[in-house]
Amino acid sequence: MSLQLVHSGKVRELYDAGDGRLLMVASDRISAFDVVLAEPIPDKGRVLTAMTVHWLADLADLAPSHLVTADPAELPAEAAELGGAAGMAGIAGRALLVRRAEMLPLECIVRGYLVGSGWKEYTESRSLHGTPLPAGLQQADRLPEPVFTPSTKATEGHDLNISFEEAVDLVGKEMAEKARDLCVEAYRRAAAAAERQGIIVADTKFELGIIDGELALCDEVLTPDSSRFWPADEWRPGTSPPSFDKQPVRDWLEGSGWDKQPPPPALPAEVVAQTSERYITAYERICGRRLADWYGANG
Ligand code: PZK
Repeated sequence: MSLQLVHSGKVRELYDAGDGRLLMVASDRISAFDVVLAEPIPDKGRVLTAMTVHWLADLADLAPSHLVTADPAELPAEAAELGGAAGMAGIAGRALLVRRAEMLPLECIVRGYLVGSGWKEYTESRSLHGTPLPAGLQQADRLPEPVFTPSTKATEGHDLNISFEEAVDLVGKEMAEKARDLCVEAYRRAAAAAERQGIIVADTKFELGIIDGELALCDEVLTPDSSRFWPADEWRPGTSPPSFDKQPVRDWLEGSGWDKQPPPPALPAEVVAQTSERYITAYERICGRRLADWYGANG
């Protein structure tokens, strides 16, 4: 029996593993300018998966998580069918067995820097998520304190900011406060670890769920796909800093003359290789571990 697909994202899939469990599989696919490119980025799925496992373990004293195992030997036998010709080795290191949670209907975003939609709001009303900020801040400035800016999953991909009061209406006061405090502390810890290694975590998105009546960290955690990572030495307030991981892809696509309508042009091999290196470096620096020590190394 094959595992049934329950959710398909742009670059990952979620399967029903039976017994109240799900299998989360991160592919090597990459998206840029809202389009998924044809060329996989070697090791991207393993990097995102290893980062998630690192942070779930590091933050275990703050909150339980949905993680059961990343060990290929402990995955359901049918998972091998997802690994192509290589079988289980084909998904080793990029698949997580997790417990099914009752997901909160919130995207729990924490922002440490003024960028993206946060910067846009600031320019329009000198506020962030409705809260006034000091005058004179620039794009990509560090915020005085990290700010919890929840949103809801809108129907068509793009999320809708909600106030803390609206979050309270959705999940209750106690849960909303717990979610906020957990996410802000998790962001603080990860941002501090990354900063020591010359990488800024500008913002990040957490997805929380209830497992056995407890608030738990779910989904991917503090990865390049759920966060903005910037090289600290290229951070210039007043400008939009490059993405630590995707910038080679963006720069090449921008320079290619592509009109941003699908299909995108094929990425040259050197851009693919450079991008793969960036993902691996982000993992090794932020998490302080070698990717070679993670499941699935050397096939
Ligand atoms: C869950 N997603 C996002 C979409 C993916 C992931 N532990 C859980 N229990 C119940 N639901 C989810 C999770 C987790 N994690 C996560 N949607 C539902 C998502 C597409 C592909 F891999």
